Amino acid sequence: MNEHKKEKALSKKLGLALLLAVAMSLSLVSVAFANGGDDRDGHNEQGKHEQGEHYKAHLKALNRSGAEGHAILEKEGNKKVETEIHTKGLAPKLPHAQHIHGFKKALSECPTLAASGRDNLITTAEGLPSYGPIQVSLTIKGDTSPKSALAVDRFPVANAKGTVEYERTFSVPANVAKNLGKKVIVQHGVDLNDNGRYDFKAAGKSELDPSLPQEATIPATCGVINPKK
Ligand SMILES: [Cu+2]
Repeated sequence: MNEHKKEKALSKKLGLALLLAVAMSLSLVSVAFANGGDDRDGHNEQGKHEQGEHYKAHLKALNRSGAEGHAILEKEGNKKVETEIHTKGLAPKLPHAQHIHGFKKALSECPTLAASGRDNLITTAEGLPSYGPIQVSLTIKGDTSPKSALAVDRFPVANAKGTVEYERTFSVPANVAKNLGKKVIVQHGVDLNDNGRYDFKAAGKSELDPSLPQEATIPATCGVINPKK
């Protein structure tokens, strides 16, 4: 396979692994997505900013990613959320899946090292008991439902300096809108050995899919969403 095909195959596998993660988490917590919707054309309701409820999240590094950032969310009406994310220190030129994770009722948290077992690496699965299943896929275009957890070609790619700047307004399920302050934001993908790609050398295989590097799926940042003071 040439490099491009490998990348494509990896993308597919990453998608599959994320899908598996969703399936696993769904088996933990049943979530109704009936109200899920997406704002494909990205229309932004200007002029309503004054009335919106504001939230923020401080994104802290997980898995020695060295990444750090913040998110600002503004609820517009009952369903729309304007989301801004600014993160530095992510693996450059690699895609970073990012989601709003949460439980239907319980408060979500970011996992601590205790979740990692013996290896000091917190895998996506090991983090699920802390942050819950994927509720919103923070894609750059198209669908934003948990179905797009696998849409690796629609997640932001960090620039050469490892920065991700993200901004999008979309509709979220009613539960997410109502309980936004109980959710967390997670960004995925850590190049543990800094060799410029997601591969098997540093951390071996993903437990979600043994043909996929752990580097591609592990959480890189996590931040609890709180009302902005
Ligand atoms: Cu996630």
